[in-house]
Amino acid sequence: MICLLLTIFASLFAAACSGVQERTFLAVKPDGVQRRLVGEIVRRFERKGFKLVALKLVQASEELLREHYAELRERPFYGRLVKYMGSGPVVAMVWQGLDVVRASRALIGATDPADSQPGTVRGDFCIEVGKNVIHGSDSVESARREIALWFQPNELLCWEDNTEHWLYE
Ligand code: IDP
Ligand code: MG
Repeated sequence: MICLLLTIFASLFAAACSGVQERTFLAVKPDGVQRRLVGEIVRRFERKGFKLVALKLVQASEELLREHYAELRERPFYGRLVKYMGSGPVVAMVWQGLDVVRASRALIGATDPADSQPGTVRGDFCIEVGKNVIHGSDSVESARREIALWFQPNELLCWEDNTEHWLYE
């Protein structure tokens, strides 16, 4: 009987944590936190149906930010970008769902808010590229790298999503 219960529990746990669905790393940048946009941004991803698996308020170190944006190290704005991202706390998050990397980029909008469509986070809440309120991973590969950089494995929570069968076919 105990064995049976353990087996059922293990399979439920495996289903909840399965790698079937993709994950992405999102962060509300210091301007988003200062401007009290955290709730609004989280609300948009929740309302879409994605599953929150980690969230924390972080004062990021320069080292972490340099690593996070390592691909942009040759760009003229790299120093300014690292300073901006370290100018206050950020809200670091991991979200999970079908095609979540691509869908999140669509919800976020173009890098430069001047090109972002209304209805997107950047289209609705900001004006200039140097203060564009949110970060989102640009590929599944970047998401893996960024999640590992910002979170310990035990900070990613597995929980059973009771709405899943209302969201997915
Ligand atoms: P993304 O955030 O849309 O993925 P990236 O090209 O990866 O855009 O650039 C990372 C971040 O660097 C941007 O979100 C923005 O904060 C900043 N950035 C990008 N281009 C510029 C620029 O031309 N001037 C100032 N900051 C920039
Ligand atoms: Mg990027």
